Amino acid sequence: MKYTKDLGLSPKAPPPGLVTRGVAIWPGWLDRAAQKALVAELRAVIRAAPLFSPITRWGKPMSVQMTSAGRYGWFSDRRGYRYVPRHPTGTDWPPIPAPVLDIWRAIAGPGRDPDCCLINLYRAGAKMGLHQDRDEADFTWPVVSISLGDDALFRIGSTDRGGKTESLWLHSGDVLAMGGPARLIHHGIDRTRPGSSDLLQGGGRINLTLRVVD
Ligand code: MD6
Ligand code: FE
Repeated sequence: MKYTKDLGLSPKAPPPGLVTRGVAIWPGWLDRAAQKALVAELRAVIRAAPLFSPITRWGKPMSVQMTSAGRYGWFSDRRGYRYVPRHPTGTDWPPIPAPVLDIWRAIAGPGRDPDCCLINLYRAGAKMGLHQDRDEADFTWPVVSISLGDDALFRIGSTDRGGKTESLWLHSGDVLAMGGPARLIHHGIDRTRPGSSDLLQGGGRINLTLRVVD
């Protein structure tokens, strides 16, 4: 049995540099040139589908700004969390950039592309509470995430609520995947390190999460 298969990933996925609690991490997947090229593509996505601050089901704006690419975008308001086929302005979500699909196919395999590429922008002070990614109808596919810009402290818990957590710093160009037994693990971003990267104009961090939705 190929080891990446136990992680819910393609048997042909490159061996991760680090695995903790079933979460696979490839530090430095993207070099600086690839990061810059990807940011240029994301700028075009954001021009077509502007960032917005989602409102939680508790009525508070999230500290991250978001938009999406793909067949679906992730959305939140007082009615709750869900995937929607269009941006709040009514426009279609732009296509997922090719370099993002390349990373997905290398990790998840060529069988199915993601339906959603969620783009989260963390300016100074933004964070994301501990959560599970469970708004999708199909958990057999992994969630793949790409970090760009400032360092971020990523907290990993367990599939159940509560219990001990562990934290690790994610850096620009790192790729992470949660598949198989780790697909529903709790995770979040405690804080970023503002100014640790000059990749993004205006500073901050972008995280892309790729998911099969239905
Ligand atoms: C972030 N990431 O890195 C937030 N979810 O900013 C996530 O929420 C996430 O990195 C599922 C799988 C991987 C992730
Ligand atoms: Fe998540």
